[in-house]
Amino acid sequence: MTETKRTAFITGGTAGIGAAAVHAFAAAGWRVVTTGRRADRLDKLTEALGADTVHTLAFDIRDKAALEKAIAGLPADFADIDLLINNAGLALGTSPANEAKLDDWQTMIDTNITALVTVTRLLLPGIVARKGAIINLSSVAATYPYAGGNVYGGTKAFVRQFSLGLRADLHGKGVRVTSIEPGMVETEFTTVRTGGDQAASDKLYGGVNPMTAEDIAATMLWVAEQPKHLNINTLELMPVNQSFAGFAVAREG
Ligand code: 8X3
Repeated sequence: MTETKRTAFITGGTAGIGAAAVHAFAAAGWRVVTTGRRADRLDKLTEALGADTVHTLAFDIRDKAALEKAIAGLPADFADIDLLINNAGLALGTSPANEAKLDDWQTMIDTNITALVTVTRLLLPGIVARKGAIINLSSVAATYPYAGGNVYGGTKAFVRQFSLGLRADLHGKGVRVTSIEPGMVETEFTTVRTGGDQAASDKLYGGVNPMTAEDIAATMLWVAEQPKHLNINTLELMPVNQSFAGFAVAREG
């Protein structure tokens, strides 16, 4: 009897948590469809994992027409998506709101919110039909505001609340939805945020022993492989060396 493989659709598979998730799910016997802008990196995934296991789609996730075309054109072996992992997203800038670049805000909203809801809406009928699952990558920034987090935190709060809203809408349909909310994970996240400042990234993570992309990928796999009657609504993770600060209080005079 041929084994029925489950298929995961992982956005943003070219680096960091997304790439680690592609490897983790492939190693666990899943088929994986993954998206990303950098075709050379996607080709390396195919070389490493094989075209029977991974199917890559090179386009910008913000490009709705390209997304619709890619999903409509999935080959038969990869067309039945059981699990959507909305991983693609980014932070841009650490400036206070009164100095931040509007273009950065727009890019974060377009990627972290608009593209995420678009791919979700496009894949949702199939996921409902298969009683599948969705894992959305939010952040501790959804819950805990910090200076310079402004729109980034806002987009991640959207992701958390959208995940919970999906749970409400999909009530009784057997679809699981989880919002995973990590704190500090050392990936390209901070070099992207700072426009390529490796020293800033090294300083931020130095001595922290931050979480790794593989930690979060293993968590995603664990969530996905829970029994079907069990839904993890939200899951917040931090490295041991990250916790909380008190309120900031400004004093006049
Ligand atoms: C980012 C989380 O803690 O690195 O999503 O700002 S943190």
